[in-house]
Amino acid sequence: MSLKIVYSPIHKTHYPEREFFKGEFVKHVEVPERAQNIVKIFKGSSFEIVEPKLISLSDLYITHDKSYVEFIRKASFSTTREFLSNKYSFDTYTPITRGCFTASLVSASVAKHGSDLVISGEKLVYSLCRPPGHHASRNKMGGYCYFNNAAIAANNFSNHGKVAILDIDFHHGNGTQEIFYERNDVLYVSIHADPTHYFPYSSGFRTERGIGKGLGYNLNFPLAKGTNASTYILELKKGLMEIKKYKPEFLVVSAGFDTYLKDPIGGFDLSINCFQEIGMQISMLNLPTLVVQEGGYCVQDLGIVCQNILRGLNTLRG
Ligand code: Q9C
Ligand code: ZN
Repeated sequence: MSLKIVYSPIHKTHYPEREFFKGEFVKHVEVPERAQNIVKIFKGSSFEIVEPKLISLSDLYITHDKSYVEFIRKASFSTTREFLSNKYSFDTYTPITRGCFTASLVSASVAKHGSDLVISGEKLVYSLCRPPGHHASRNKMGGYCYFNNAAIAANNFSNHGKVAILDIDFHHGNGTQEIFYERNDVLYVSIHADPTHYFPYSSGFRTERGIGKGLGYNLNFPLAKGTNASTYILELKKGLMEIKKYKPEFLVVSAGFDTYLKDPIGGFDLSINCFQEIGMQISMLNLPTLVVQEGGYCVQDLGIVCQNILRGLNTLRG
């Protein structure tokens, strides 16, 4: 099978050490080893690893406010020690580090470049983004996210036709939801842990369905702690049905692997094998697809989980 993976090692410049959680400092889980363990699996395989072209600032400003981008740039380049909270952050888990602007800009570039490849005719591309993006809104960072990579890709696709975003990260993609909440040219479908008990707590409920002309184009499927493969696949099929009805021309998959049973901060019960099934179900939409890496923190198994979902996604295309 032929599949392009967009990746740059520059993400390593962002190495957060700690986050502030429930009143204490804990070791940060969003570490460079995540992406390194994934890319390792693909070295020497038939998959082709390509380096991204750097995104232009004007492309970045389509999705994010200029003042927000400028703040991150200045703050990261001027800090010597990471700091956990600022006027543009909505939690204490997303530090400004010296490398966070560089890494985030490259991560956004990885997503944008992947979408350009799909626009020029590739059927399936994997953008190995790090840091992740789906919690970032136009002007707020949080949940380990700075720039919303999936939204940047979706905005690029939307110049060429209707887009659906399927978000299968364990956490609700509050940033992506917010960015497209009033739009009907980008459908957002998210399957995630019930926000009553899990991050981001304040969004991801079924009642959030969009506003204005965006009403009906935002669909949340919150699932209980401990959700197993059969329940998960059932709910996934419901989400896929909605995407099919929408008849998009492009699909962005916000792919988090924190739904995996061994994930240290997740809470679902999905085995390694389940990811091939998830990929296969999504592949049945038969749409030009960009997979954007989001969360997933079981560092040692991320490569194999990723390989399985991509295998599943490649089913129809061989
Ligand atoms: N110490 C993504 O998966 N929760 N973000 C912190 C753990 C924040 C997850 C509690 C989870 C953010 C992209
Ligand atoms: Zn997540």
